[in-house]
Amino acid sequence: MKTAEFVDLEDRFGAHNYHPLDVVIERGEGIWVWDVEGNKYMDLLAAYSAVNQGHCHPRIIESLVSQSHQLTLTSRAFRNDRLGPFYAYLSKLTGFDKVLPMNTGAEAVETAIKAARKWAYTVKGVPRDEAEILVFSGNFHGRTTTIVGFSSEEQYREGFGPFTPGFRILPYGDFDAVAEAMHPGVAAILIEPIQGEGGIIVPPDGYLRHLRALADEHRSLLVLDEIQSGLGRTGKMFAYEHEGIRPDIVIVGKALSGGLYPVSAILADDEVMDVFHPGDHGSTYGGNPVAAAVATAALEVLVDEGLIERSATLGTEAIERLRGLDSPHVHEVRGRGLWIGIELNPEAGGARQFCEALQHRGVLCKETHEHVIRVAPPLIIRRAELDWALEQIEAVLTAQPEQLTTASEAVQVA
Ligand code: IF1
Repeated sequence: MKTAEFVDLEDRFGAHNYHPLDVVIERGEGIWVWDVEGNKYMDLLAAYSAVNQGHCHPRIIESLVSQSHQLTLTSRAFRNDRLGPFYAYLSKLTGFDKVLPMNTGAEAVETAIKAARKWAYTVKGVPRDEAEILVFSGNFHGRTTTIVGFSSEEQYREGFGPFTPGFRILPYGDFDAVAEAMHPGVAAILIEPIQGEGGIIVPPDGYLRHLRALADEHRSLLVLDEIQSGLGRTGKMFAYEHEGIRPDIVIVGKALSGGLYPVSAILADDEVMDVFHPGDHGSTYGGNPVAAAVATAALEVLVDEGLIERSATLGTEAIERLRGLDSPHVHEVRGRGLWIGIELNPEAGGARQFCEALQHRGVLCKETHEHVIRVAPPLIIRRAELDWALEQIEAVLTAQPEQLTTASEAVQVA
């Protein structure tokens, strides 16, 4: 079948909750993907940082296949021989006492919310059902009704109420607003250390240190959603390391399994994690042996292949190069490591047209919030490959408007 036929099937039989580029991918390897027409593309989205290790990484696939031949799911009514070693490895790698494994990022965010609330009632002494969690405008933490209930994006909320109480939205990056919002009933501050969907928004220097100090002063928890920013994306294992702080709960997902299998988790020390007692919380697939095997392999790849250091080195160079670009369209280049947002001026007419022009140059990337081109390749990318990608981005951002379409006829890169 050809592209149009696949698109037609999706349109006819699938819910229309996405508006993807009309490229039908059939194979992925490393930083490259191929569509059903045989076109080759460099993937600069990496499934929103779930494929930091590259598509179909052989070592992670091997872990998936070998475990799948042995044991895939027991439920948590029984134990399995992969979960304990995975817990120990992740705990030692990250420096947190304990792990609570789930499947999707949203499930892990919900788990963190439950942990923070129960900690507030049973440890801090907040009166029952009065716990408040401070969140921030421009946040993206998932799509459950509780989570979209504290989204500042109207479309994520429209038609899905009523919403869960106990959340207060503050301006992201505002030092005074969060200080003024603190009170004895605040269980936690929940924030992305860098906002992904919000447009790769890096908070002012010192903001995370400020939140850490406020949380300490008011005995509230600092909960960081590192589902997208974590696991090497920003040039550190976790984005919070750039500010030298340590949160009370870290939420991980996406690259935790290298794009092979849904695995997420929260990490915390005993004082928080021990609020959970048998029967309090769970999941059918949470902590299954395949998830444990795949996540262990995905983390080993990050470490053994030096992907975190590569993200730091190549990302810093790429940001510097893009900031030097002389383009009438570029308003700001933001980011950390290999996680870059190129915000365009409104006069540029929106980032999607540039992403479509890049598609025709053999580069796949995704706009966010209409005006931001997101650049987030798998962390295995080599310097020469990244240089080529940056050449394509520079070409479309310096092309004359009429050239943009002709540029889109550019011959596919070999
Ligand atoms: C979609 C966005 C990104 C996340 C952070 C939790 C979750 C996500 C920081 C939930 C998930 C995904 C969801 C996916 C597209 C993508 C996304 F555009 F939606 F907002 F990355 F920015 N915290 N982000 O980024 O994890 O439940 O999806 O496993 O919903 O379209 P999940």
